Amino acid sequence: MQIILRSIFLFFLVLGSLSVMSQEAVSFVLKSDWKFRQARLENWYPAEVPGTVHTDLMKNRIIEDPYFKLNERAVQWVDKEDWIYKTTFSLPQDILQKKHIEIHFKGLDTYADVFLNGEKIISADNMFREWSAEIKSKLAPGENKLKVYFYSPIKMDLPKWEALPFQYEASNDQSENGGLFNKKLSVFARKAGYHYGWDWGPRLVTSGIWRPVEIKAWDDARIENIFYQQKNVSVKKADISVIGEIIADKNIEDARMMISDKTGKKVLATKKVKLAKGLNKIEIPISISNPKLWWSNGLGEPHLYDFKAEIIVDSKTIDTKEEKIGIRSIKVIHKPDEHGKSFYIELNGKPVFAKGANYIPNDMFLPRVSNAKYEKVILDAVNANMNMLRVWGGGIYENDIFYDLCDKYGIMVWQDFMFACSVYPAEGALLENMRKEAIENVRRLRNHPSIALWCGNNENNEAWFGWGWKKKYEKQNPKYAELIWNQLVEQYHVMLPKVVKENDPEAFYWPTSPFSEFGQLSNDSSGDRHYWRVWHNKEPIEKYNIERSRFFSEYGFQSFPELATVKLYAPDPKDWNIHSEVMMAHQRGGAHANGLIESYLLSEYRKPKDFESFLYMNQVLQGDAIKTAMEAHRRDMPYCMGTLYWQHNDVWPVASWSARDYYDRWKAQQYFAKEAYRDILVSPIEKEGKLLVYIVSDRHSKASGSLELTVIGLDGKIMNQYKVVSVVPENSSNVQLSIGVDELLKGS
Ligand code: BMA
Repeated sequence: MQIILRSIFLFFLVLGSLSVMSQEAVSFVLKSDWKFRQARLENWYPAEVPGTVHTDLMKNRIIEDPYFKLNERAVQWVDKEDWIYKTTFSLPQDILQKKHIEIHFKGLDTYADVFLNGEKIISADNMFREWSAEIKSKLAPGENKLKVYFYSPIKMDLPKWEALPFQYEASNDQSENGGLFNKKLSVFARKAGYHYGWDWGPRLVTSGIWRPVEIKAWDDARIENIFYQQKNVSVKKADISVIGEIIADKNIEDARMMISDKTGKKVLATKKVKLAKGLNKIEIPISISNPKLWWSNGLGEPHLYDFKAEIIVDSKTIDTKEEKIGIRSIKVIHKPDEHGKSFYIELNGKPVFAKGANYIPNDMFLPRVSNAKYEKVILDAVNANMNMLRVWGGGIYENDIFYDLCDKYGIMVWQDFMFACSVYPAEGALLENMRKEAIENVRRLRNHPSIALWCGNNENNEAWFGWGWKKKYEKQNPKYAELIWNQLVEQYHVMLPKVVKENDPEAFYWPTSPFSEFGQLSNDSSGDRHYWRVWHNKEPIEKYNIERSRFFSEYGFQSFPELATVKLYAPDPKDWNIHSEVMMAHQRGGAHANGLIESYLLSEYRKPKDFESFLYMNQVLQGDAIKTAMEAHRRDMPYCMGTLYWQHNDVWPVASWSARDYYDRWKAQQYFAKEAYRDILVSPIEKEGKLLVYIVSDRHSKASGSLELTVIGLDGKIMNQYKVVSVVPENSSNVQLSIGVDELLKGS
């Protein structure tokens, strides 16, 4: 024990942070003394790991904040350079004595070689994967030198673009802002798509060690992965198969795998095993009677069990893994009915209307997003009565903390794979890289009860059939069209569903969003739909009341952030009009989007008197428009069983479809959402001369109460009053009051 304590102390001195996983296996984070430099220059600067080149350049005052005014333009050189990060570390003797010492990078963005004491140990080419190497034989007795060389993603991918006789479409890649003209390189890199620009984001193509670097040391055996496969779950019983993957460095006759609660006192199952040298798969079935189920926000407690898995050799625990597991059955019911094909979530046997929003990353510079920020972002969803967020495919497979919080607060996650609004050269080494990325991320996230479904991509099928891409390629050369279509089929209809089936067998896979049938554009009677005709096609807001879908997974309306936020990027009042250069740099929908805001605003209200009123009225307009949609979708239950608006958050301060701005300030829409997503919604609508008052209930038990309707004249006098006693059945939408408008208004 003394030795362990001493080594803990030493690690704190040398390395900053350390955690002891068990008596034996140890891991710690390499986070201090990092330096960085531009590869072709000599001067080193202090760096932060995890971090990005851009944030390190900012801290060293080499570049200014790209979010301020027009600064984004001045930093476009950064992605055309190579960068080097380095640190040194020493290991105490008792660690050096361990049989295995591994270095583990949880995230390298993106093309990187890692050198230890001058020797290359890792070559990385995918931001979404983790990279490890055994380093025991490469360690020096004293100080070790670690170096990470980042190749410019632009320089790496330009030759791939130049070698092709045609171009891969990537509609949001702002290559021209990066001085690359029409050379859209994002499709070649396994790197977050939004880094290359989006219609709500700047173009800031980062590099860096974006997730922690750990050293892990162990003897004999260690836990590689534990999968809690929930095979059958009901209120009476949960059958869970615990599948442990254990790596052993020799044959071990007398080992045991044990599953218990966190304290280790309540043993759920234990199994004697013989470990063979290499990877061992051990399966232990456990059965829990009357389990406390995990419920989504609004329907009950999102209960989590604390499970601990242990590997015991010669009566000594040599590795443990603790996890919080929510027991639930979650399905997507996609089956033929009289209208087409349904698309809804069934949680613990009950249909659940999904209420929520699309979620994008919280920053361009991901490592600086704090845990407190994650909590705020998720709690804002919870407090707006949401039960689902869609992790959209142009961002990242989120950090563990994101899913931990969704588990904790009952937010179901629609998880896209990271492909969006593009076609990709998905074959050969790149396809294999994508496959490995998918496997790693499914395995990392599958134990989270919040994961409701896996989805192949965002809008790639829609773009192919609906945005003219298929026709464009066919016109250019039918062979190109055939090649790209085959790549698309291989990626989303063969490779990804296979990965999900093999690694998360109970989970539902959806090939793309939106989607109805293979080989077609999506429609409104089957599957999900992205409805953008209000906004992008200038259709009137009332259209939300008649458009239908089985599940609206996107629709949205833009607004500017409030003045307090605008002031942080455009402090100078001379820039305070939405067409100024600075404001336009923070409006990536361009003049088209500003024009839409102005024309909707004029037709719904009147011309606001000044800039601040414009921002205010624009937010009211957005909130009112989206409320119209949210209520219409809920009234249409059970035909429609989900509504996720675009978008929950922002990556920087900008005019966008978000309901909360980059600084977490609630726009009007967030308040409207909170009301429109209440579990019991009163929603009036005028139809064919009648006022229909709907009551929509998401509760799983019936409710009763009185519904009161008061008609008040513009002079404040009460003109008419009605009161009915209503019984609201569970999970339903019904007209509870229907009155002719003439009668209601008494002829006024
Ligand atoms: C949707 C999204 C995004 C985009 C948004 C607004 O379809 O999938 O690609 O940012 O529209 O245009």
